[in-house]
Amino acid sequence: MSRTALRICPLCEATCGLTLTVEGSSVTGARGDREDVFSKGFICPKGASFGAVDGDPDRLRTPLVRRDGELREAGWEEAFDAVAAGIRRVVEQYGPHSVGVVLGNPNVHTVAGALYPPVLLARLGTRSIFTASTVDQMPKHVSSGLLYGDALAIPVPDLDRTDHLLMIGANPLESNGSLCTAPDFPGKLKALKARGGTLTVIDPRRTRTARLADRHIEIRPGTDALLLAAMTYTLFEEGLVDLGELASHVEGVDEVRDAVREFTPEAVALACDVEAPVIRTLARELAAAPTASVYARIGSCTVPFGTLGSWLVDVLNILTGNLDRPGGALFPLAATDRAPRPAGPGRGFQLGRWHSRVSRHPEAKGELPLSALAEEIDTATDEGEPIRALIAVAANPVLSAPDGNRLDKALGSLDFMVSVDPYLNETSRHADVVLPPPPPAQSPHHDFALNALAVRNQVRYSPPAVPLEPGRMAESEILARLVLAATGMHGADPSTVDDLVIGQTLGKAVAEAHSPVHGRDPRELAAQLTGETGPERRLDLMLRLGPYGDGFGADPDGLTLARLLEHPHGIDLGPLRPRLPQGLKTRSGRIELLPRPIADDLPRLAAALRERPDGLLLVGRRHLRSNNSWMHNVPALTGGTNRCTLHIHPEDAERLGVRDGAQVRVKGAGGEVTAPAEVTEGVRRGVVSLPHGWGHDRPGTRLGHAATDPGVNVNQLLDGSLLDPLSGNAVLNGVPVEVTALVTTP
Ligand SMILES: Nc1nc2c(c(=O)[nH]1)N[C@H]1C(S)=C(S)[C@@H](COP(=O)(O)OP(=O)(O)OC[C@H]3O[C@@H](n4cnc5c(=O)[nH]c(N)nc54)[C@H](O)[C@@H]3O)O[C@H]1N2
Ligand SMILES: Nc1nc2c(c(=O)[nH]1)N[C@H]1C(S)=C(S)[C@@H](COP(=O)(O)OP(=O)(O)OC[C@H]3O[C@@H](n4cnc5c(=O)[nH]c(N)nc54)[C@H](O)[C@@H]3O)O[C@H]1N2
Ligand code: SF4
Ligand SMILES: [Mo]
Repeated sequence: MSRTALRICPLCEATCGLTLTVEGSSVTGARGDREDVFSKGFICPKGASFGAVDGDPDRLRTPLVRRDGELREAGWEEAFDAVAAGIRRVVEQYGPHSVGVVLGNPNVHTVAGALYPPVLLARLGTRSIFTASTVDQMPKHVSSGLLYGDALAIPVPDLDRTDHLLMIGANPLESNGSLCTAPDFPGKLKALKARGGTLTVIDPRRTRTARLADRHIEIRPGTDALLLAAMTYTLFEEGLVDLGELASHVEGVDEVRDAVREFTPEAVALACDVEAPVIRTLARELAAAPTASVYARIGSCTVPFGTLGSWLVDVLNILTGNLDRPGGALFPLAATDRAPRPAGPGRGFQLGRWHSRVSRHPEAKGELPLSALAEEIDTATDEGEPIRALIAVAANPVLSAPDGNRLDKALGSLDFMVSVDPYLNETSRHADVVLPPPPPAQSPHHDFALNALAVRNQVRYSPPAVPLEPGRMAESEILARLVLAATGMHGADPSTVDDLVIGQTLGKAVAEAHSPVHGRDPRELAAQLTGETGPERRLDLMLRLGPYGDGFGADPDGLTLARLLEHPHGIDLGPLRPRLPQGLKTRSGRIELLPRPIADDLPRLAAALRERPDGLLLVGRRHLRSNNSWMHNVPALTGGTNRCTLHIHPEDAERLGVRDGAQVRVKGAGGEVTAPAEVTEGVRRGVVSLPHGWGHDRPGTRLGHAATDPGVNVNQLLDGSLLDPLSGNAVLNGVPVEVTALVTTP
């Protein structure tokens, strides 16, 4: 007998509500939930394959523990005993920094990934912290930290109301959007055009998104910061700067005008390969639109000027009065965010409070560059101990980070490694212990991170759609036990971790003058929390203390978990609203438009004015039916156009004697790979494109289907030395490569 169950989709940032068909404990179908307050029935091919993703027979069912050199199935007790012994030995002998932690992308898509890694890091006290952020959006965090004093204050484009969207290095028709949580992004772009708005796309590839645009600029990769600086210059030159209501909250406008003086459209045109009059038009259109929003993603972040580019995106929104106004770019306010404190000066944001041991990379947001993980393991220095033990949670850096072969080798040299991962894959095969979380249908869901980036304020919660199978452990319990095992509390009840966090959070809240629970007894408040599990009680706590919360009785109509559970399709909290100056945490209490580290980095951008790479530049791409490194094992999502081929423009192909479908060798600083060529006008001249997350041909993995068409690891072309210096973000796009035809045309 079949039944249905609601479940928010965790497979990308769009967070669509799904209606699952469940038979016994398996999911046999998925469709969009038309009553979902946010996604209103939208679904994409990945969501429609939820059952296949969830039921993949290669998912691990029990922990694996290495015995006599081999990973073998084991019980949970044995697995955690091994973790406690392995990690504690290293901590006690070499200190906390010799334990590295790697947190991968899926942590933003699970309840457990949001709630437990922060506790692990705080209690472990290690500085060897690496996450997917430094192969992704760290430049945006740094730019927000510097501008607003808060690395998490990221404005999102007001997609439903804007009149003009300038989109840079993003392809939401394949990715479904990022740092902009919006179910049915494609539909929202079509609606923008239908209401008379305009869409401009800047991308070296003619993507499906670019084909929707009114104007598509095929920029030379890596040069967006130059183009945006020239647009900024034009706004000043032509008297188009108008901060509107923001004016009293911004300092440093004149300083920015001086700082961009040399970046005239004429000066940047050759480097960007975009004509000066076009750049002026882009600036004028932005200023003239009733409302407009500049939005940039992967293609703008994973480049040598990632932080400068991210900063300029916000500078343009600010100078045209579009930041923090409807139709522009606004700061969401999620139900589990902390209730905003009164406006006023804050503590500011600092970079480089410590440095990595080997290459002396500055920390950003408490993290070191993922690109530096391999050398932090395999290189000894006088500065301290290398990393000897590693905790990897939802991370596959052997494929996701630069120079996978070096990292692969380094992981093999560790004293101890534990992976929390559903698969035995390129990274987890090195672990001494693999702890598999249950499939998503057996896990609860709430988007702690992504609701803070959503184009509409709303809140939704899915309890597990299917009960835990016998022998399974919830990922929250796995991570709570991992925290205990790694921090000297092995064997304690996992609820200890939740009680600790609840106690600390309430302790702080009752001491804050502006808190609705000021002066109350934390134990009395803790006793009021509802929820069947630790994570549910913590969700209740965050909702009740949050901006829409009941404040433990202060606002009887406010949100609680109990109220949320009464609304299985979610609760709409309305469109994004202006919030400034609330939320600013800079020392001045204002937006600091030209922060010192940015000003100091501008000469590097000026030097790029004179660069004209003559060889081929490599960029990435995404496919609607894939997701980073872990979805190539689902037959329904592979094949067709979702293949690991090298896109190359017909003119470049002809010049190099490359035939469509023929094998080509691609060589970069970190190594070379061989892939079939796909000759297409989908990329501009001088640019080639390979997708990431492929290369499933290493031994010792259990990815039966992925191994049948493994593809190659594009990140092997990188040696890990190319970084955006302010954020430590890896340069993954605009990388110089050589392409050779293995079989030339006669
Ligand atoms: N060249 C190039 N490289 C890139 C990129 C690029 O554009 N070009 N993109 C970069 C970006 S933006 C990112 S975010 C990274 C992503 O790279 P990673 O952070 O490595 O993330 P994923 O590949 O999505 O998945 C990592 C692991 O999570 C596991 N996993 C899946 N679901 C769960 C779960 O529910 N719980 C747990 N514990 N584990 C789970 C998967 O099996 C996989 O092993 O790649 C980066 N690498
Ligand atoms: N289907 C699918 N969806 C995904 C993912 C996935 O792997 N597959 N991954 C998820 C993750 S982790 C993330 S972070 C998001 C990313 O979301 P998006 O940023 O939308 O990702 P991409 O589709 O890679 O789009 C980046 C675009 O930047 C372009 N580009 C490359 N270099 C440059 C440059 O120098 N300048 C400019 N202007 N453009 C450039 C590329 O051609 C590409 O079209 O997607 C998420 N959603
Ligand atoms: S767009 Fe993203 S969240 Fe929505 S169904 Fe597809 S994969 Fe799931
Ligand atoms: Mo990402």
